[in-house]
Amino acid sequence: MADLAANQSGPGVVYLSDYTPPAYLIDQVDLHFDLDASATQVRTSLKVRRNPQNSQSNPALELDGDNLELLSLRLEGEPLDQSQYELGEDKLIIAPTESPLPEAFELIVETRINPAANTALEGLYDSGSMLCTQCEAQGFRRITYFPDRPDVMSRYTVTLVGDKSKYPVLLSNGNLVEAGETDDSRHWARWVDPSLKPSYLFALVAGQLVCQEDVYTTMSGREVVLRIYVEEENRHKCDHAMTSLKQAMRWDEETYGREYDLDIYMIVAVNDFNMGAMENKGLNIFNSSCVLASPETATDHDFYNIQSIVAHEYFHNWSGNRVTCRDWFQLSLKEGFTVFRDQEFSADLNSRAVKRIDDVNILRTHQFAQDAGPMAHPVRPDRYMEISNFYTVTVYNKGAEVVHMIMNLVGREGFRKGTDLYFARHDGQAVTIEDFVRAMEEANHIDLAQFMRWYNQAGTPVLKVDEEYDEQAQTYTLHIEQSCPPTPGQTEKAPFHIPLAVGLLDMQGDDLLLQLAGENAPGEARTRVLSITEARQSFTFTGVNHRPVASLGRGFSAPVKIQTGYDDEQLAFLFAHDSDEFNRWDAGQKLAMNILLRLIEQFQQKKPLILDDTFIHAFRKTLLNPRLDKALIAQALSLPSEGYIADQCEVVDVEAIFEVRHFMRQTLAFELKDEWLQIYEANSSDNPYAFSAEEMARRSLRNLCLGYLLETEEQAMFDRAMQQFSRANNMTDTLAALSMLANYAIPERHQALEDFYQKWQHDQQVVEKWLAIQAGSRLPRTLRHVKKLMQHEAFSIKNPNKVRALIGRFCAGNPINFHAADGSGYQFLGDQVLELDSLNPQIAARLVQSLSRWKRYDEKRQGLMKQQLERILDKEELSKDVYEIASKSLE
Ligand code: B3K
Ligand code: ZN
Repeated sequence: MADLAANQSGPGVVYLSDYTPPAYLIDQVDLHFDLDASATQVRTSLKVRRNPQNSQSNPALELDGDNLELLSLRLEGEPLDQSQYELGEDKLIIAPTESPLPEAFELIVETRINPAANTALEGLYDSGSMLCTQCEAQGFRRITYFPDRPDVMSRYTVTLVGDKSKYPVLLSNGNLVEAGETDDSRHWARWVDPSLKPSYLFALVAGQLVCQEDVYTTMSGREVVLRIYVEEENRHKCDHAMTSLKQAMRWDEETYGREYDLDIYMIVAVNDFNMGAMENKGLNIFNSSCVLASPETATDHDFYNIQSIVAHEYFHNWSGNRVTCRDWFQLSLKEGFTVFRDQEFSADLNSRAVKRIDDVNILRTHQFAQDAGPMAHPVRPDRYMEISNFYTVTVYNKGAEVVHMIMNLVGREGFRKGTDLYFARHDGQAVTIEDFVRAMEEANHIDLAQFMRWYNQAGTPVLKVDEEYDEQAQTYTLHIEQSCPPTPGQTEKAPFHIPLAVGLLDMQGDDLLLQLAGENAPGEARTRVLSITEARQSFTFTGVNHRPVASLGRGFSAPVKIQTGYDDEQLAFLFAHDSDEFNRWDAGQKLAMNILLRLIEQFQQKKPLILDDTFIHAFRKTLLNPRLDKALIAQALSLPSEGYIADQCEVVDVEAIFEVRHFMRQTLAFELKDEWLQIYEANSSDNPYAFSAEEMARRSLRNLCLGYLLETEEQAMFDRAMQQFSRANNMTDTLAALSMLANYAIPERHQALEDFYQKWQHDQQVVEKWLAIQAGSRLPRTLRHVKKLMQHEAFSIKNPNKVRALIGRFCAGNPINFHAADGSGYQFLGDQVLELDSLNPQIAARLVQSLSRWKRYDEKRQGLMKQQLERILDKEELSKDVYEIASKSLE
């Protein structure tokens, strides 16, 4: 048969509604790797059998393949000749013409691959001194021909053969059962994974690695060996990840009753990696920046992140690996749920309120923006061109919020009953979001049919709330109207089921006991969760003797926008008194936002800018309040980011936002200078570094003060920053000072950056920070500087971390420079996307998203951004990753 023509009509679209069960299942996979950096040979034996769930008669066996050289094919030991299969660009179809395929058979496939040429970092690739894999979502097909879809779950045996000196360590999933040497100075290892797994969880690592080892005793008393593999120079950076892993294992036992199942759990740190980490069964592979830490080289933020990512990947062992997704549309089944699990873990181990604020900040700045742009999609999308583009804040973070809402509706105990049922019922299966929700419904005897809309409708719902106080009847009514703006492909939305947590504050700022009209029993709660299910709904509280101030959406009970029309005074009141820590912070943010938006108007009308005294006063009171958690003070006194302010404007005025925010910071700097200084000094410490909530809180408040102090641009403050930079005993304080100094055109800036590089040039994780700080500088010549840094020995376009640090940071984290009016930032992005597209499409596609919301800008910028999108689309052989984002952006 002739070869199939590849992808005739450009990238195709895959639809959820087209799902059909696979025609064949693979019970057993035996892989044999002959490892070599540029020519690895893979022999795969598949034990294939007809799938009873698929009713087709005599179906062909369809195997996926990408960038493979096919060497041989044997069916039940017999070589297949070319008349018995079709070999296409991305498929191998076994369809013997003379006789149908047997009910069960063995297929042996031999392929050759070139890891060294694999710059996309999907499949098997070369990273420094090691070979490693990344298979989710569709990388396994770049290793061998296989039905590369998550509903085909198999048992794997893997034999790795390689050069002893180049690849002294040979790892794969499961347990090591045998190892030995060959007669030609090579050696081999055989790994058997007793669990059923989809191909995306396959992994191998071969390289010169050392490991840190520990032992964990599970709740049933089994011993599990824990190993973190790193390159020799990073041996001292494993302690924190190891501690985090043990914390996660204990937490999952205590919180969900989930125990680890294999005898060994391995983590490997890799320098070239497209994302944060990967939950391969028993063999997690981590981006080195998400696992390695020491006090001298990692910040509080890094420590915090590592703790949560290590936990996230570990939690996947149940939510993702043992119970996996039927198809990639169900991605949030494992990702939304697992993010929710890691958020709760971090909240339990650190400060719950700070964690909630961090998570909501991410959601509001990134996910709300995605929901409002051309890439908006539901938590469960119904179509995609390239699945890699759907590892998004919507699937992950909004997906976690949806799970969080289920917990708000059924309570913590009910939620645990639901997860127990889900894990028991579906262990070893590939399932759907419906299966998860059904378990919650059945365990709690509730109906979540309307709630399912959260999974299927895109867009951020808006709640418009009007209040009505009846003094005579002593009632207070909330009139709530919900709506959701149209998103691509979804113009009309049906009402969502929204849990809205509400409290009412009396004149002293204390919470009232809440009594809803029609309820007989006296109210006992001070926070009530209202179930909003209709487009318009009213809730009346009785026994309210004064007009209260309502605190709405406490704890961010639903991922919605709440419009109240509160004035500055009401917001300042909530900012001072709300008993809900999240809403207290939120009121401060809303107050700051109202003021910023008014000042932006003033600026645009060329009127003088004046910052209101009440705001300065509210800031002072918060800063000096000894009863408040320091971390919360730091959060409360941070102004909304430029990006988030931009999202609240009808047309984004890049310069106005920048200038006004800067004006506000500078005014606060001068007005509260003594207070900033006082708190800065009061929070200094010579203690050795500790990763504890208290110490992190202290450092975050102190560094917030330093940030404001520098805005005075007084030499004494620059001296203070330099002092902190050179004397700090930890990376958090050093880096805070350095990143602030990088924003001022002063001699200290140059000196600090220079000293820093001299000191840390050997350390990849620190060099990434050094690049990012420079790319994020607000100074006017930053783009020129970024281009220069691209020539620096520290940079490599092939390394995703370096690209993210320098190019990604400039394009997605430096609005004033990226959106320069002359279009130079856009042109730069266009250049980089075109180059990266051929090297690493996933990284290129991430980058191009900085152009996708072009319609939000002024006409001139719109034109310049569009021009780059069109230029990108003109590239020949554009990857489908970039094509999907760029073409949707222009629709
Ligand atoms: N599951 C991986 C992400 C895979 C991304 C593939 N493009 C990490 C995680 O979410 O845990
Ligand atoms: Zn995940």
